Amino acid sequence: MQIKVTKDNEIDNWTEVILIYNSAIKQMQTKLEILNQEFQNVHQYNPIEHIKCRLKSSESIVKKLKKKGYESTIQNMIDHVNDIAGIRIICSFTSDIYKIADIIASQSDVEVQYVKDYIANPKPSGYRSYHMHVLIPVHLSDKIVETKVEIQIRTVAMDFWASLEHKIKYKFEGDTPDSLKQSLRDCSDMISALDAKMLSLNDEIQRIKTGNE
Ligand code: 0O2
Repeated sequence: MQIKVTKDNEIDNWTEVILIYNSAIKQMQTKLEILNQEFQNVHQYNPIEHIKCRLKSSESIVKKLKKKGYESTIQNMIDHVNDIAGIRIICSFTSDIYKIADIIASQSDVEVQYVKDYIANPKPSGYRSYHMHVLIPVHLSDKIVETKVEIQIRTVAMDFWASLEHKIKYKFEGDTPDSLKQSLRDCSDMISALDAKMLSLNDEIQRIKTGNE
């Protein structure tokens, strides 16, 4: 069952909808913490550096609905805004991103709706990240609600780039000068090269360690 609302009790519905999205975030966060701890036990290594969770603000929801050409109603928000519940996973290495994505996708109660691989195909801005749109069941007292969660997985370097680019975009209110846009694209390429270098360095360290055992 997916979330449905009726017009006559919108306030109650808003409260319930927010409770459901918050619960989905908590559940996903717990799942990821367990996975990270298990990875530490089995492989003596944490693929996840840290996790950030956020519930999209009502202002951002309204803005996104407007951008997509929908009226600001609770049902439209549920149907058309896919990142109300957002989880961002920050990893050390690009290879960790795909490892974590595979593990999440293999969980029996997680249904992957679609993925956007902005690492294989960066956005024209230079944005790199791996996005998964999943449904997870939230168990309420009288029903189970399949709830949308957007999971963004990226390296520390990609996250650094995205937060700076976001600040610049905000500062220039979407009208960033072309020279700055070009510099950001150049930085994105440098970050990609840095991630590749750090990964090969780590692989080399692992080979040396295994050779010494
Ligand atoms: P915020 O403030 O992070 O919430 P869809 O969600 O699939 O219906 P959408 O929103 O066009 O459609 O998807 P897209 O382009 O994959 O973007 C989703 C989110 O990815 C954005 O959410 C950002 O968090 C991040 N993102 C995408 N492109 C960029 C970019 O060029 N730079 C930065 N810094 N982040 C980006 P919101 O709602 O835009 O913002």
